[in-house]
Amino acid sequence: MVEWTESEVKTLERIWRNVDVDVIGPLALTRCLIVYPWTQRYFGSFGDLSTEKSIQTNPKVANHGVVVLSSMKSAMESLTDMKNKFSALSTLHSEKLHVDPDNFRLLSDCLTITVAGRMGSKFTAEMHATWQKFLSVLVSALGRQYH
Ligand code: ZNH
Repeated sequence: MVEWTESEVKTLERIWRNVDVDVIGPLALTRCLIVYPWTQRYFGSFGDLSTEKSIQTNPKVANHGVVVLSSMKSAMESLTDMKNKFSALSTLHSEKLHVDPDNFRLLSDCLTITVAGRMGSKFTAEMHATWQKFLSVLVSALGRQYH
């Protein structure tokens, strides 16, 4: 079981208060699809993703960014038990969507850059470290059902 200090939990709550899921979700997913174009292969049903502009204006991308980031935010309710919380979602990504789990880290990095860019100097080194811990626990939970 992953342990969290009171101060880490407070830090994570503070960061999430600064994250507008409806804005940051689409920005982070858009960035991921542009910077790591091979991640586009999973979104064949989303229509045109051939240019930066088409990715940025694609409503399905924006909507999915909100879905993914809401799901990440909901991890706050199960900080010490993300493994169980994301078990079904891990199985879905592994067995049905066949998403290479390396991509979870790529998306997480794009999210960190987006959040850091928005928060500027409010995103201190200490906050950054706790945020990285949160993301690595989440990514590991999402990767658990891969065999
Ligand atoms: Zn994912 C889906 C989450 C990452 C791909 N996702 C999904 C969903 C969710 C999620 C919640 C929905 C489900 C249902 O419906 O049931 N993801 C998530 C998270 C993360 C992710 C939390 C973090 C990290 N994904 C991801 C990535 C990718 C993906 C990275 C690639 C690249 N997903 C996906 C897909 C899908 C999903 C493809 C399906 C979509 C549709 O709509 O179809």
